[in-house]
Formats: sequence, C-alpha cells, structure tokens
Amino acid sequence: MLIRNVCIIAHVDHGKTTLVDHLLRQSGTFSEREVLSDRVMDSMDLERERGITIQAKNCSIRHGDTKVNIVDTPGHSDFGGEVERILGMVDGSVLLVDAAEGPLPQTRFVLQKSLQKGHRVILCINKVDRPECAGGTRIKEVVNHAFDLFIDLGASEEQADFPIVYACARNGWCTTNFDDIPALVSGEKKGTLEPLFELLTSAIPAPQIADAGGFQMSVANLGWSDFVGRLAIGRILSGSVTAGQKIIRRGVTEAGAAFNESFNVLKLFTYQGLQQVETKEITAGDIGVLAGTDDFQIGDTLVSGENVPALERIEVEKPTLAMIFSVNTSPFSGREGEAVQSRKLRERLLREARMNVAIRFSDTELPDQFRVLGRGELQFAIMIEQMRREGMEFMVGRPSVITHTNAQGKKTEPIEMATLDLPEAYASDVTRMFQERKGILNSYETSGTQSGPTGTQNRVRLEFEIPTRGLLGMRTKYMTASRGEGLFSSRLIGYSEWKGDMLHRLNGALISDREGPAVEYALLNLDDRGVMFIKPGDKLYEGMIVGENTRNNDMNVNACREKKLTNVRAAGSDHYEALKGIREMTLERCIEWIDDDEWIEVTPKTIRLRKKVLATNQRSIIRRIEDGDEG
Ligand SMILES: Nc1nc2c(ncn2[C@@H]2O[C@H](COP(=O)(O)OP(=O)(O)OP(=O)(O)O)[C@@H](O)[C@H]2O)c(=O)[nH]1
Ligand SMILES: [Mg+2]
Repeated sequence: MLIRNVCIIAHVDHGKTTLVDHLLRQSGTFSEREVLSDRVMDSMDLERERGITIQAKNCSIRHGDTKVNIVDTPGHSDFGGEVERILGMVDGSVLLVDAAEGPLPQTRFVLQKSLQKGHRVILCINKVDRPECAGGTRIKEVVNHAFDLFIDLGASEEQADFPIVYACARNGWCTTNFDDIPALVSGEKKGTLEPLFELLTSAIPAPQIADAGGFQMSVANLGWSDFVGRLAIGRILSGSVTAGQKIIRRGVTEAGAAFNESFNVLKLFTYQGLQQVETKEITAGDIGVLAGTDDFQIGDTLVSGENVPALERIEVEKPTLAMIFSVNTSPFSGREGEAVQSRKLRERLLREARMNVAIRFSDTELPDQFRVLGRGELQFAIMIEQMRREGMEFMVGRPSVITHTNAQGKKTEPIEMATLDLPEAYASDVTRMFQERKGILNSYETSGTQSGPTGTQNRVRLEFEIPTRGLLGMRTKYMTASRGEGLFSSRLIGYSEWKGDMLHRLNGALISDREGPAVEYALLNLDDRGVMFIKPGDKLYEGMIVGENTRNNDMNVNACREKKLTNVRAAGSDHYEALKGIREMTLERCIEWIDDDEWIEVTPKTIRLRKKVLATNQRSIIRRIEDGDEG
C-alpha cells in the first residue's frame, strides 16, 4: 500500500476543515445515505459552538491505491502549538490562503514551520468564489504575495516551485487552471477536488522510512478510548509493532530526567476515514494509534528495545502569557459545582500541561494557587470552559505577560506584530487605540475595496509592532471600533525592553457592599453610574463586582436595596429591560476586562467577577493604573 502523510495549514478561517470535509466526502469515505453535518472534523462541542478548530485531528482518505493520512490543524494563533507538534508527523502540507484576504500572520507562522521541516507544500488559493475575486486580479495578487512569503521564509528551490490549485472548498471543487475559475464559480462548469487528490499523491513525497534498529514511533498527539484508555497517536518512523508485543516508552519525568517504562501493546489502530480501525500491526510510514499505558506524554518515543534510541522531544514555541488558577474562595463556593481542593485542581492543570505541549504548569508560593503558562487569551478561555464543563469551580486572575531578562540585565517583554484589516473610515480611531498602548505603526496600505451603506469604501491593512501586554483585552475594543468589520491577528516577533506602564482599563468597578439578591429598584437607581453586569434576582456577595463604573475609581454600591413600603418583586421581574446598560459578561469578556486586584469566579453555572479583597472596609477604591507582569 502506498502512503502519503499531509497536513492542512492556514490562517484562521481560511477553510481548512471545510476542505477536509469535502476530501472525505469525495473519496467515498461515507455512504450516500449518511447525513453529515458540516465540518465533521470539528467534533468537539466547543469547536462546533465556536466554528473554529481547537485541536489537530487525523483522518485518512483513499485515492486509487494510495492511502492519504490527513491532519486538520487549527488556524488561530493561540493554538499554534498544535500545528507545530503535528508537522513532524507528515511529509508535506497543503497551505490554504484565502483568495481575498491573502496571507495573514498565521499563514506566515505555519508556512515557516512547515518549510523548516523540509516539507513540500501545495498552495491552495481558497474561496475564489468571493465577490472581491471577480475578474481574477486579486487572486493573482494573492498568489504573488504567497510566492514572496515562500522566498522571504527561505524556501529551497524545490519548495519555491510549488504547485497551485484554486479552490472553492465550500462547493467541493478546485482547479489548477486559472482560466477555468470564472466558469467554475458561475456553475457553467462542474468541478471536483480531483486535481488536489492528484497532487496529494504526485507532489507530496512518500514517507521516508528510517532504520533505527527496530520499532520507533514518536508520540505527536494523544487520544482517549473508553475501552482501552489513553491513546498515543504518531507516525511510525522505523520498523513495525504488533498487538501484544512488549515495548518501551522513553519518557521524561516532571523534572526533565529521562526514563524508560516497558508495557505491553494492548491495541493498535490506523485511520480509515474518520474511524480508528483496529489492526494487528502498524508499520513504518503510516500514522498509527497505540494503547497500552495511560501515562503517554506528547514527545515520548515508543521503541521495540533498548537498542532503539529516543527521538528529540517535540519543542514548541515558548508561552508568552501566564494566568493564576486558584481554589475558589468566594462565599458561594461549592453551591453550583464541585469546589475542588487544591490537590485536585493541581492534578487537573498538570494533566492539561501533559496533553498540550503549548501549556506549562508551575506551582506558586501559595498552596492553593497555580501558574499556568500559555499562548493567548482564547487558549486560556477554552481551557477554563472545558474545566467548568467538567463540573469544577475555581478562580482565575488576569493574564499577564511573561518577561525575561536580557544580557544587559534589563527586563524584556514579548512584542507582537498585529495585522489589522478594516474599512478606512475607522482607521484613525483604531490607530489611536493602538498607539495609546505603545503600538508603532509599521505599514499602512490599501488592501482593497468593499461595498458599504455609503457606496464603495476602501479597506486598509495596518501593521503595528506592539507589546503583547498592549494587545490584552484589545479584541473586543477593536471589534467595536471597527463596527465588527475588521480582521485582527498577530504573531510574536520577539522580546524587547520593557516599555513602561500601560493603560489597561480606564473605568473602575461597581462593587456590591453586601450579600443578597440584586433588586431591580436598586439597579435602576444605579443606572447612570455605569453599565451593569448582573440582572435583578442574581445573588450577590460583598466584594462581588456588579458593573463597570463610568469613572475611574471603584465604587461600593448597594444593589440589594428595596423600595420602601411597596412590594416590588425582586426576582424574575419582567421589565428589567428598562435598565439602560446590562452587559452580558462572557468568559472572554471577563478575561479582557479584569484587573490585577480582581478574580474571575468560574462555576459550571455562573461566571462572576469579584475583588480579591472582599471586605468593603479593607479595600481602597482608588485604582492604580499600572500593568502587572510575571517577574
Ligand atoms: N466563500 C467561501 N467560503 C468558504 C469556502 N471554504 C470555506 N468557507 C467558509 O469559511 C469559514 C471557515 O471555514 P473553516 O473550514 O471552519 O475554516 P478553518 O480554516 O478550518 O478555520 P479554523 O480551523 O478555525 O482555523 C466557514 O464559514 C466556511 O463556510 C469557500 O471556498 N468559499
Ligand atoms: Mg478548522
């Protein structure tokens, strides 16, 4: 059997999962009668809810007598670690680039990693059906940008001579012939993904098979089976292994010391479509799944005997952000979920770090607080959401950047290149916002036109060099400033000297000064003080944040006050919509909003904001406008 191993990489939303969907369908993986949801590879609840890929996943298709193992990867930069660890499993990549948006920061990141691995890359210009692409000029431009990117990233001569397909993944067709695009878009011509299938077998090389003196497999991903427990997923580099065989796991301890553990292979699987199908043997070149111990860790090497060496562990780019996870110390702790003890919280976080190489864990000086290091606010939000769905209650603090010390002994902080694409009309407001956060405008160019309510308007693409610190909490503000029409992404470009204090949140908090249910009458009275985060009937405690103050100091308020001598119902009131400003605080909004002296309390039912110090008489209402960091 011939094998090809390939991954699909791109900036977020450029259509990877949609393409894999249609590759699966057209390869006859599913029977005609099977009713499929869109984007079957996005199988996690959170992926479906959010419409983004969070974890890399494997599948395989058949084309003629070739089996093609395909790995779908996430495009959001917070999950870049997933892409990095997957690239070692494959010999080539399909790089998707949105035909209208062109290459964006994550396109660069994933392409660079793929080229470094020596991969052959197929360029797939996707979404050629977008109205901006009519006439073909934009498509040609995007191809040129992509070519420049290959050269810029040091592609070898062979890599720079990449094949190109133009695709509409959503409608399941592609072509290598530029002149065919209009007819395919209009539907005059019918197309399929055959040209891409053809390239997957002709342009991507067959897997190289090493001779390491026996079976050797590197664990690139983990899975779980209710029947056999933890699963190790990876490419078999050398030799083969059969079910029942005794093999060795070459791992490292928490402290980094190498060790060997022998175990018996319980079960083996390979991919057939979306299924993991049990098999007796897996052999070099293929991607396989192996069960036998629950202790697998990403980066382990599984070998047949002492004579077969361990492979270098998978290293991904270092985290830039830290967040403190704490045992829930709020007065309502344990009412809505399982108030976990510190040992259990620690175990859960350690497990996350084992499963996800982009996450690191460390203890703090306090026994009930732990530091988790990661890549971005969304990555933290997803992890928190998963934990609360498991029934846990806990608290998290404001994310802070991880600083280093340079050779001159000076503190340094991570710097990112943020790329914004938005209607020109909002560019000056947005520029001011970024400059206030120490962003430096590097480039400003017209990126195209779009039709809007006032006729055609220009879109511009801006690039800012800005400390990661300045980007925290910026997404919502940027989306508001660009009326939801802006694109935003960023990539880490390095570290530079600490840029000094930075503005985080101008407004103070409105804080409940007592325990009790929120009363509509009281909230109506507080209406012009700011925006409320709670509704009438919500249960409050002293020190809990009920809203955002219009001024920059904190303010203690009584949100439980009843109107005298009447009997206004407290809960379930049906006309609280009369309140001007209620802002529903999602987890992500809380993460963006919160300051250093505050916690987010997370339970399976509720997300609350609170002051770290709850007692009104022990807390100052004067806020320091200053940014915290991880020293
Ligand atoms: N117009 C158009 N839209 C497309 C095409 N392909 C995908 N889309 C849309 O683009 C959006 C994103 O598609 P996904 O397949 O989830 O993108 P992705 O690259 O997997 O996204 P992440 O995994 O989150 O990075 C969806 O709304 C798709 O319907 C296409 O060929 N044309
Ligand atoms: Mg996807």
